[in-house]
Amino acid sequence: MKNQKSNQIKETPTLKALAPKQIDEEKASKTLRVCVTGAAGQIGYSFIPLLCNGAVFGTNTKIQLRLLDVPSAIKTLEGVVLELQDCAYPLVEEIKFGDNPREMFVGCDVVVFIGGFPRKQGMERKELLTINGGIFHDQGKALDEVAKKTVKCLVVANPANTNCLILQKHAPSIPKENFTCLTRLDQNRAVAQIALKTDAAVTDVKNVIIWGNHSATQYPDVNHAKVRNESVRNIINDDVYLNLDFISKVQKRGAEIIQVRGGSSVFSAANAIKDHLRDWYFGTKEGSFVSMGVVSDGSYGVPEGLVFSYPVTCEDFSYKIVQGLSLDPFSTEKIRITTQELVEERNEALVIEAELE
Ligand code: NAX
Repeated sequence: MKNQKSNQIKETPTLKALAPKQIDEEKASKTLRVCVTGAAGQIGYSFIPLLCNGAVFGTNTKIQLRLLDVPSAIKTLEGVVLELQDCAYPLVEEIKFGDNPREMFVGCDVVVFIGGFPRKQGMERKELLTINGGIFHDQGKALDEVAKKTVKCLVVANPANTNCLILQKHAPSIPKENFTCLTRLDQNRAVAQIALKTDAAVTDVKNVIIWGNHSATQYPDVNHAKVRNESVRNIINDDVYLNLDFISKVQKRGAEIIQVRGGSSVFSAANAIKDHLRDWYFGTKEGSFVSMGVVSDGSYGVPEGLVFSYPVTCEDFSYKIVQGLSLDPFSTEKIRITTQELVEERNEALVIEAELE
């Protein structure tokens, strides 16, 4: 018997893309002070180069970089800074790093909260909420004291929605509209699945929505989504796929990556952070919306104050929740389930908070 060849070539469906999105980068030259927390971690390592090369805030925006991590990660962070120096990025005006949020958040225009305690095997959700609740409690207070009152915040660390809620609660002098959490990776995953299924370019797919929690209860909704301006439901014409397989694929994509790659999503997360901040800063295109976790104002029956992923339009570093979208009974139930989970997380977090105070 002949030896089997060990090198296999696997065929995977290919995603198509048209010309990159045209964005107006003609904003006047300015400087933003941006802090990245968890900067010595994996996502930080993928995201920081995007921030420094202009992919996030454009090639007209200079960056004053602040990098925060815990004391035990400072040596690694120092190595990251050495590499940053070696990149000689023209947009980077200065780099400071450290383990004290009160020093790193001073005068910040933007803070990206990637740092947090990861869920370890066998760890209860409550334990995760307790540790991260403590981190975001302290960082919220530091933000309130030293950041600009206009600072824009993006929370990535999990549980992202509830961490964001705690952060916002402890920074009452900063408008609640300035706090968001990341569900753009979920949106990008959903868009990619629809593009593959319809053999379309990713740039042809728009207005897929992620409702609710960045967790397995999130609701990826295609009822308002279009491919080349035609309804996704009409084009795919398969409710079993759209209501079961598609939703489950997106909800469980993070776990699939861990299982196949042997590690969690890293550069796709960094890319989603870039997309979230870029759209928030430069604005969304006419007729398009994106999903962001934001503080609920009660829209779509979600309790006020929960950090909930909604469809939003953006302009000039502000957002508006898209109003008036019709919800069928299936969607209403899915939104109820993810809302319920967020209410439970908030209630648990508030109990823990009361113990911390
Ligand atoms: P890593 O463990 O590689 O990095 C985390 C970094 O945070 C470490 O360097 C750690 O020292 C630091 N850190 C811990 N506590 C800190 C504190 N109090 N202040 C500052 N830094 C602190 O994890 P990585 O793969 O980079 O993931 C980071 C976070 O993103 C995790 O919480 C992860 O669950 C979350 N994710 C969220 C996603 C989303 O869509 N919202 C998707 C990707 C990712 O899973």
